[in-house]
Amino acid sequence: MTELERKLKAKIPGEDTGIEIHRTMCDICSPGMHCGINAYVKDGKVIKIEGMDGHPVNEGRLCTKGLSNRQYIYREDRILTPLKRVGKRGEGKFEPISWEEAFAEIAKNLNAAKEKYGAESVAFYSGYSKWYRQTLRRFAYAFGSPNFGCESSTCYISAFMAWKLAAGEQGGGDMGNSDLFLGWAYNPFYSSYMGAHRAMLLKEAGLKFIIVDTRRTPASEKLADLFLQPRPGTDGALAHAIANVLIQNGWIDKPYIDKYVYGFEEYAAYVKGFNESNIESLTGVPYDLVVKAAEMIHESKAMSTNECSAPIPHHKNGLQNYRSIMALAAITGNFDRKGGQLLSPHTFMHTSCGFASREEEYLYEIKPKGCKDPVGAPRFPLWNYLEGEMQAVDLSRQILEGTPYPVKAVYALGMNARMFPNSGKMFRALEELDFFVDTDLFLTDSAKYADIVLPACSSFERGEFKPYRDGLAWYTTPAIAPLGQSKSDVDILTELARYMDLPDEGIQAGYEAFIQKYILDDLGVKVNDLKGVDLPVKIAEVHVHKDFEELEKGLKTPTGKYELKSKVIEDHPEWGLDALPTYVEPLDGADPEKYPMTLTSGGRLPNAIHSRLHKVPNNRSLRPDPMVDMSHADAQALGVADGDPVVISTPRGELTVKAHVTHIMPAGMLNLFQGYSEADVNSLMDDEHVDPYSGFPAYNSTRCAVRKKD
Ligand SMILES: Nc1nc2c(c(=O)[nH]1)N[C@H]1C(S)=C(S)[C@@H](COP(=O)(O)OP(=O)(O)OC[C@H]3O[C@@H](n4cnc5c(=O)[nH]c(N)nc54)[C@H](O)[C@@H]3O)O[C@H]1N2
Ligand SMILES: Nc1nc2c(c(=O)[nH]1)N[C@H]1C(S)=C(S)[C@@H](COP(=O)(O)OP(=O)(O)OC[C@H]3O[C@@H](n4cnc5c(=O)[nH]c(N)nc54)[C@H](O)[C@@H]3O)O[C@H]1N2
Ligand SMILES: [Mo]
Repeated sequence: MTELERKLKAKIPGEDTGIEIHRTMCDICSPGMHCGINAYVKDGKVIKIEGMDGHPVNEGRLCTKGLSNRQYIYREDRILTPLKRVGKRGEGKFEPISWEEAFAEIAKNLNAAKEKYGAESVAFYSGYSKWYRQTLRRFAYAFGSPNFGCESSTCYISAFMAWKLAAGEQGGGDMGNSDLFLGWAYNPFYSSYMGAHRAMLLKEAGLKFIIVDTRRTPASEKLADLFLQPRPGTDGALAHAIANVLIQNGWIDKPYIDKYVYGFEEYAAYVKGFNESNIESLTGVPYDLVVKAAEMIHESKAMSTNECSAPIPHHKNGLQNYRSIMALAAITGNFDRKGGQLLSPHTFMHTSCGFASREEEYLYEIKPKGCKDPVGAPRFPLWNYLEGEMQAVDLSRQILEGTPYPVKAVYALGMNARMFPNSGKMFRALEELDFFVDTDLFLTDSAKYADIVLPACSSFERGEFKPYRDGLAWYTTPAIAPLGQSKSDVDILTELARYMDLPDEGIQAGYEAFIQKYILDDLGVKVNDLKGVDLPVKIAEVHVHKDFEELEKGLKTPTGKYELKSKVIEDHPEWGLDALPTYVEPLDGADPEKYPMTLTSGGRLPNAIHSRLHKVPNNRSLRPDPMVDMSHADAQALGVADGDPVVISTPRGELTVKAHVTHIMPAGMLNLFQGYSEADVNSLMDDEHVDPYSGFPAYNSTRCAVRKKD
């Protein structure tokens, strides 16, 4: 082997090897992460990746998902040209067309729906990807439709709503300054690895942890000083019982409550109902552990808790349970105090960067007025009041039933029908549409229902503005050219807006102009200053927290106080919702004799994310088959060994998967990860079994049965 061959084999960058390192970013998981990546590029192709040293999020590391980026962007089902459907919906028969033809077809059909049924008959939808959402929302509004909606109809927004009700805006835990962390449905080891890294460092530095989880997890094993294991969706009852112990023992901050908290007396009277007599039967948690948790809270100087986008909200009582957990900080004086829960308003795309921006202006200034309410508004009035966007959980119903008005066309970016409860219904709805466009990197099963499929490029092939916490930001530059004819989502939307001549300067000006005018101008920063930088740079000084400053100013709630009892809900009795964080049992109405087990489906897998990585060979190899987690006790009762096929059933249908017999599961509960095309857990879920406060599906508390496959 020559010296050059050796260097090529080792992928060493240099003029002789023609290998260059291009700096880019992973956008496979949440915007709160988006780790820096060094992409080794040769002849326009990524041949190796590694975590970027010095990047504020990952400091050189990458997780199993991040490490999959090379295989992900070159997945064999990548779409390389615009496509037009020539077969039946779902069949997957398409012919390539030009961008010009695609735009002409889309413009013609969207305008036809608008003319015949009104602009609201066209819904604009985004799957989990987020980076283009401001542009998509503005596009929808410029088109005249109130129906912008997204996957956040099942993720995070319920928590945001709970914060808005209680404190007027978004907040989070000041973990680094706490001495007790209440990790409620908290397992960052699988869902946010750098969060786990931080938690471990803080643990070493003395931070105490209470972990509340339905399963045993790395967090319960490695972090917990106290571990509480309630049954799914019983968290509200558990939080109330802890609150009751705190109140009965006088372990609360009464002067703080008197000054800053609204609704305490009624709340205190209500939580009395959760006590020694009933808490173990309600939740499965022994009362002495409830008392122990209250003691630890009492003994701590400052307690914070985690944000929770999914497992607490994913129950029919999810938003109320979330409020119940949040209440513990308010009654102990831990809100708006160093080391407790602090407000952290959004800067950009639900990420708090600690400085103000005019994002909301860009999002809402052209929102159509006097038009119909968005999809889901009648069914979920609190959602509509607080969010004012489509609750996409109601989309399939409205398409199929046509009430209160018809929805005939969907323009989607990253539609994954399998993320919705009763996913078969979403597939049927897509089949019923007059016109469906999907934009994706891959020809997914959902994209196969589209009339026109548009090829999006990945984060390696585009440039985008990306802020991080602590006032840092950069504007990435493409590491490689877009594959085939694919384009960045925002370029597609801008070009289409220009093609359709939508009457809005803001959308026609494009993404970069939006970033400059609405985000950076006020900070005196230019987009170009943020391009080509090696690492994210400081673009603003972050607001420094002062204890009780927000409470003294008055919160953005109707009473200006922290609301244990929601004035917004109190003032709208017609919604039929409770102003106090009341507790109801989580399970659905299926016959408990026939369906004696509880099916949960969340519990992230470190190597998978939703529907995205099941087709990436490295990730798939780590867990090749869809598997249902099951306790040893249940496996024994069924006569099932690890790896045996079992049949899970609910009133919606059956699924056969392999059993994963594990000590992490309690008896009576099954857990199956979502997004597999061959074992779609959401085909078993009920789209009526949802939280009336938020519209969020109860993915984590569905009655089911399980049997050994004959
Ligand atoms: N049973 C069950 N169901 C759940 C959940 C659960 O816990 N259990 N969780 C819910 C939650 S919290 C979430 S967030 C959702 C997940 O929401 P989904 O929308 O299902 O998420 P993904 O599968 O990650 O992505 C959807 C599509 O976006 C495409 N995509 C990726 N990047 C881009 C891009 O840059 N541009 C475009 N145009 N497309 C792109 C992907 O290829 C994929 O087809 O699922 C929800 N559903
Ligand atoms: N690897 C990976 N990372 C991800 C994702 C992914 O799919 N894969 N998805 C991303 C997205 S969109 C989201 S929303 C987040 C979600 O991330 P997380 O919020 O961490 O969500 P989960 O992993 O579903 O649940 C966390 C823990 O809550 C427990 N739990 C479930 N139900 C209950 C309950 O009713 N009560 C209590 N007390 N505990 C419960 C589960 O057992 C689990 O250990 O992760 C993000 N990160
Ligand atoms: Mo999510």
